[in-house]
Amino acid sequence: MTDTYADERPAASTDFDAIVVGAGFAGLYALHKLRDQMGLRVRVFEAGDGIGGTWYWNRYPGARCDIESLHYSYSYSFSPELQQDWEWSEKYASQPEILAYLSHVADRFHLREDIAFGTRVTSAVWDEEHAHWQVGTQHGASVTARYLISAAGNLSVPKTPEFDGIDSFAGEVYLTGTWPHEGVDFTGKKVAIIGTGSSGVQAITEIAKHASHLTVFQRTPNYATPLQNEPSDPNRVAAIKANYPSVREASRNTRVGIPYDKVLPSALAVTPEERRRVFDECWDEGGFRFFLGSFEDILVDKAANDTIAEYVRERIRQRVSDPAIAEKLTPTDYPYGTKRPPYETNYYETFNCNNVTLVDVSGAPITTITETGVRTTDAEYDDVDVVVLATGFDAMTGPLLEMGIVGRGGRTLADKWADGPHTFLGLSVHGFPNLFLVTGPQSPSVLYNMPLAIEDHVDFLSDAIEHLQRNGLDTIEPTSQAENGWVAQTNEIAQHTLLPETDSWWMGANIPGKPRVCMVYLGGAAVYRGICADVVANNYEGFTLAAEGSAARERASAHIS
Ligand code: NA7
Repeated sequence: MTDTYADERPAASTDFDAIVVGAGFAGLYALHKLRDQMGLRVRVFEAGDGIGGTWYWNRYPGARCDIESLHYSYSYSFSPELQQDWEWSEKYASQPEILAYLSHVADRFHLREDIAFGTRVTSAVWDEEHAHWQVGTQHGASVTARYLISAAGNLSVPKTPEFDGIDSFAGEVYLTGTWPHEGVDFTGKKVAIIGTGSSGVQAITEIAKHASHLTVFQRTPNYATPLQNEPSDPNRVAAIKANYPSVREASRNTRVGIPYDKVLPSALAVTPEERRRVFDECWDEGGFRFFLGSFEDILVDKAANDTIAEYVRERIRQRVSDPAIAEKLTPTDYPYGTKRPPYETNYYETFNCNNVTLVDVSGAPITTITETGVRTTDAEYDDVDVVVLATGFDAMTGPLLEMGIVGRGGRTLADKWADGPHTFLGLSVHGFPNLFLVTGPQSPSVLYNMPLAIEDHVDFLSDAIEHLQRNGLDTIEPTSQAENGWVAQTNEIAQHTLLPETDSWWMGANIPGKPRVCMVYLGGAAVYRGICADVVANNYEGFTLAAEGSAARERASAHIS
C-alpha cells in the first residue's frame, strides 16, 4: 500500500479524496483500487439498491452476456485468486450469474461498506477556489472530493418512451432496462413488446415461451446470429485457468479484447467457397466470433460487408417457415454490423410459433399506448395485458449528462457537449479537471470487452492520481488542443468505416435530436492502449498537471514560512 494522498495534505481539505459514481464493474474495481491499493478515502454513490450496474437493472427474461464469460473473459483480471476461484457454469453467463459474481467480488473485497446505495448523484460542480468537486445527491447531501470518477456505465439511462398515453394503459408496463426484481409472470398473458435490439431479441425468445400471445413490434430488423451457448467445458476451463495471464495479455492486444486468432484480411480475397467455410465456422462458434472473427474488412468495405450480410439473410430465410414473415425479419437496407448485432438462441424459430405475431412498424410508426394496447398510424392492436419496452438507451453520453456536471467557469458538460462529446482519450474533458470517465465516449468502451476496458481506465486514472500526489500536484486536465485532436481522430477513424451510414446508438442516432457522432473510438483496443501508454510515458502528454486551489496555496505558504 502506498502513502495516502490525504495523509500528505496539510489537513483533510475534502470529505473524500475520490467520489465514484456507480457500483457496477467499473465502480467496484475503482473502489478496490483507489481504497485498498492506494489508501485513498473513497465514497461510491450508486442509484440502485444493490451492486451490479447494468447487471443490477437489466433483469428481463433471457438477459445474458454475449461475450464469453471464461474463455475470452468477461470478468475481472486484476486478482489472480479471484480468477482461479470463480467458476462460470456456462460459456455465456446469464444475468443472475454475473450478478452473483459481482456480489462475490463485493464481499470478497469488503466493498459494500463504502457504497451509498439508493443514492443518485444530481450535481457535481468544480470549485476553483478549493480545486475540488462539490458533489450533491438526490437526498440533499453535499460532499467534496479531489477527484470525480464516473463509473456510471454506457447503457444505464433508458431511452424515454416516445409514445403518448403510457400512463393511461390499464395493464402492466415494463422497461427491459429497469426490470422489477420480483420478476414478471407472463403465463397466459397477452404481451406486446416494442424493440428488437439485443434486449428485445433475448426477451422475445423467453417471453414467447410463457405468454398466451406475444405481439412483436419491429421497426428495424436486425442481423441476429446464434450465441451457441453451452455448459462450461471442464477441460477448456482447466486450460484457461492454467494460462490466465497469457489469455488476458492476448485479449488486451486485440481490437475488441477477445483473442480471435484466425481473422483473415479480406472477404473479397478468397474464393466464395472459402468465404462460406469461414462464415460457417464463425457461425458455429457463435457470439462475437461471427461479428468480428471472420475478415478484417467486414466493417470497412461495403462489398466485403455484402458477403456476410447476404450470408445472414440466407440463414434467416432458412429458419423462418413463412416467407412473408422471413422477409420482414430480414435486414436489407443497412450493412451488417453497423448496428450492434444481437446474439440469439432460437430467436427466428420463435416466429414460427402460433402464439407469436410480428408487426412491422417501419412504415407506420407507433404513436400511442392506448388503454388497451398499441396504436400505430395505420392500425390498433388491442386486448394487451402487458407492454414491454425494449427500446434501448440514451447511450454513452446520457449517464454523464444526467449527473449535472459543471466545470471551470460554471460551464456545464451539457453545454460543452451540445454538438456531441468532446474528450481526450474518452476519459477526460478540457475544462473539467480531475474528472475521469471510465469507458467514456470516444474510448473503445463498448467495442472492447468491458471488464478489461474498465480495468485499463481505472489503472490509468489511479496511476495519474498517484503521479499527482507524488509530485505535489492537485489537478490533471487535458489541453483543448489534445482534446480537439482526439475528437478529430475519433471521427476520422469512424469515417473510414461503414458505421456512420446507419442509425444506431453507437452514432447517437437512436435518440431524436441527439447529435449524430460516433461515440466509440474504433481504432481498436490494442492501438488505443498503445496511445495511452505513450501519453503516460511522455509525462502525461496532452494533459496539464498543476498545483492549484487552496491546498496548493497552503503548501506554498508553509514552504515560504
Ligand atoms: P437497442 O439496441 O437500441 O434496441 C432498441 C430497439 O427498440 C430497436 O429495435 C429500436 O428500433 C427499437 N425502438 C426504439 N424506439 C422505437 C420506437 N419509437 N418505435 C419502434 N421501435 C423503437 O437497445 P437494446 O436495449 O436492445 O440493446 C442495447 C445494448 O445493450 C446492446 O446493443 C448491447 O450492447 C447491450 P430501431 O433499430 O431504432 O429502428
